[in-house]
This record gives sequence, structure tokens and C-alpha cells, in this order.
Amino acid sequence: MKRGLFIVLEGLDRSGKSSVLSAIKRWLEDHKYSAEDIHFPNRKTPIGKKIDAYLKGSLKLSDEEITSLYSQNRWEVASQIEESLRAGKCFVSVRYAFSGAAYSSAKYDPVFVEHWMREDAGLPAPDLTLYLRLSASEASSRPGFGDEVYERAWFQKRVEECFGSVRAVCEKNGGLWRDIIASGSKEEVKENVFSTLDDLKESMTKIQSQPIKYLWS
Ligand code: NYM
Repeated sequence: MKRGLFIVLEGLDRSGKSSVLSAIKRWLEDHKYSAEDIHFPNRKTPIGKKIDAYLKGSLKLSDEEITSLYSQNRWEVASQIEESLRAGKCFVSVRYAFSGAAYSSAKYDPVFVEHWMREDAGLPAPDLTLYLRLSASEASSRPGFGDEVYERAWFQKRVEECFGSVRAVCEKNGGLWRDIIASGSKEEVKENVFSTLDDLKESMTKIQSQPIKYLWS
């Protein structure tokens, strides 16, 4: 039996990740894949609840502490991801270790994205990362922007730059990364997702016969 694919969706705040998740699931379903999904931070666990309090501004934590909590929150489901993949199911994650690296390194100058992924080493690695490309200024003008701690236009600009560095590290380590233009209407973005996945069909089939990879090994 072929294994499932681990697909990660990344992007700035308010870049439209939820509706793109539906499009990915729809494409997978249409192509006879079964899929589970998760959104990080996974705010349901005790660790996730702490992260939620931090993001809403009611809990103060150092940069090292919050980075570690984000990573622990991923480790909580690492074996569930592996089990799904081994059972032939796809796993779609909205945000993952690359958000961890981009958002944490954006707080510093110069940025060392790999430094902020140390605790993620050994987690299942995404087979495919889809990055919603939307400028920080456009993301910042969307409804609801500003509710949580990182939702400041200047900070999103830095995160956008850091995602560029994260992409370079991902590809250096053999990861597959595609940008999805996220600035159009929901319909247009959905079409961008479908055509990107259509183009990758052959690569995805090949990956299913390869062993699961781990960050960064
Ligand atoms: N975030 C998310 C991080 O800073 N590091 C991480 O590792 C993860 C997974 O959480 N502003 C930040 C990015 C977002 C915030 O995410 C909440 P969302 O997708 O709005 O729930």
C-alpha cells in the first residue's frame, strides 16, 4: 500500500488559509485520497490553551518559551501524523514548523530561521508546502486583522521576508514548496490551488512510494 502525503499550508495572518484548506481537501477527495487535517497552533490541548492566552495577550512568555510551546504543540500529534501517512491517508496541516521559524525569527535582526526550528528537528517533514502569497499590506487590510499579538502590518512584513528564508532552507533540504497567489477572489484562489495540485500529480504519486521524511534529516 502506498503511504499518504503530508501537505502543509503556510502564509501570513488573514491570507485565506481556511478556504484554501477546503479547496485542498476537495481536490484530494476528487482524486480518491482520504485526508485528515489539523490547524496549528492546536488550541484544544493544555499547551494549545497557553499559546492561545499568549496570542490574545493575557499571558506573557519569553520568545524562547513561546517558540518551545509551539513546537511541543506539534510534537503532541507527531505520531498521529505518522500513523495516518502509514495507513495511506493524507494529512493536511494549516501551519507547521515553518510558521514557527518565520514568526519567531521575524522578532530578530538578523534572522536565523534554522535557529528557531531546533526543537522541531525529528518531526515528520511536509511532502509539500503550499504558501499563500499575499503582501503584508494586503493581509493587514483584511477584516479582523489586528485581533492577535502578531497582527501588526510592520511585523507581517518581516514575517513575509522570513518565509522567503524558510523557503530557501526547506528547498535546500529537499522539500517541495509552491506558492499560491492568494490575492484574488476566493474562486480564483481555489482555481490556483487546483491547478498547482494538478501540476504536481505525478510528483505526488512518486512521493507516496518514498519513506516518510523528517525535519531535517
Ligand atoms: N504561530 C503559529 C507562530 O508564531 N508559531 C508557530 O509555530 C505557529 C504554528 O500563531 N499569528 C502564530 C502565527 C499566527 C498565530 O495562528 C495564530 P492562526 O493560524 O491565526 O490560528
